[in-house]
Amino acid sequence: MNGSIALPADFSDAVKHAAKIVDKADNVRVISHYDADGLAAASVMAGALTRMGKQFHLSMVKGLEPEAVERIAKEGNPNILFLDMGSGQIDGLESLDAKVVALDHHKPIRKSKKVVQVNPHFHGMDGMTEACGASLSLLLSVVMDPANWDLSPVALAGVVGDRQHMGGMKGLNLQILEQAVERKHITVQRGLNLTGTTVVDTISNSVDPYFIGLSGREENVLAFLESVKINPKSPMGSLDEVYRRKLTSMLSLRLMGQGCRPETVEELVSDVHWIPSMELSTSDLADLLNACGRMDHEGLGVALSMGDKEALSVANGLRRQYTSKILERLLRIEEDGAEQMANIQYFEAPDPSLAGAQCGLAMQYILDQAKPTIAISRVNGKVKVSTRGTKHLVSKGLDLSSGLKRAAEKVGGVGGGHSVAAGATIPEAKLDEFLSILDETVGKQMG
Ligand SMILES: [Mn+2]
Repeated sequence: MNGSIALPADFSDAVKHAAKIVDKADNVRVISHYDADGLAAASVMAGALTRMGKQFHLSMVKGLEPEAVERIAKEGNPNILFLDMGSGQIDGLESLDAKVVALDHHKPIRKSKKVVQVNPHFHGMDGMTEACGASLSLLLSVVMDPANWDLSPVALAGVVGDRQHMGGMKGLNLQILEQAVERKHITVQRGLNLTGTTVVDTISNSVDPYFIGLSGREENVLAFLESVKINPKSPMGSLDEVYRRKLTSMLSLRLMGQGCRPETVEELVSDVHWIPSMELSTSDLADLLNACGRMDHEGLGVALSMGDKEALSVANGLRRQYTSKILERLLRIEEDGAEQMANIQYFEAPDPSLAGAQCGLAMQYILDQAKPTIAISRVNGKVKVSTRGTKHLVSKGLDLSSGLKRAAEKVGGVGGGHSVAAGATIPEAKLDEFLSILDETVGKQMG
């Protein structure tokens, strides 16, 4: 495909079909998910449509509930492009009186004659590790115009945002990275994967990784740095090789000591993908996008991805606020732990917009690695449920997507997502019943 990306023929056909629809449209309605991957997907598409001189109207949504689909239907747009979502709501999408394209990497329900679905799951690719919303958005963009390769760094930030880089890039994501490097939109450096100003600030504000006993506890970080004879005020980027190695091994040991999976510890030293045009790494950009989405400033995320320097400085402020909120919650989880059931563990997350991130970080760095983690947010008589497992648990049979779908449907709710991370919305009164069905289902999956 355009000499750069190799895909199975039927996958390639689906992308070309989508490209044709966008190409013919004068005006495109674009709807994307509000998380880092969705924002990256939206930014890439906004860049590509701008280059084509197309008019478009972009919105970020938290989900595609029937009410959301109804609102979109009422707008009466003849061309609608869903990014990072849609395959899970195929009935709703088919009900729209429009040409509809869905670029999604979540598990699809079924194929559709009416909706053009570009979804790696239909083509023997894994949507959890090999392609995300942003990488699919880039794929469509470069098929429409190879000049859009300059948007590849933003797509790679989306890959990081959905944590698909863990354990090494794969599939479509890897092909995009290789092209981005070859075309000099990305440079690769190996190093300590922590971003921040001084050593003490970097470690005490670190939520990913979250260092038990250090993150959120500056006095402890100062004592720790004193013990390894590192000047706490040294800028992170200017630590000399000996100290950087020492710091890296001490921090790795701490992560091992707190029970993190080996793949999590290995993340600490990794390839840093630097975006020369933005003077940021793809992880930095992913963090910024994440903060924008979670703090209800989606437009800002798109603006900064499109190179707006002013937006970048505002987003840095949001990121600091977001990090301190998350840090506060993680400290609470560290102190209180989670409620234990036989096969799952759960905690209450009062702020639903932070629940997913909290759940993922608590699973990865703080809680029992043998059970998936469930975060519960109560909103107006309903409960929003976020869940996370680990790849290791998935390899033992865990499938949160089917588990949540089953448990939610049994209590009159809806659920789905990925094997390793899924969500549900259920009636609050049915929470206990939901948890015991989920506990039993997960037990069977991993039994
Ligand atoms: Mn995604």
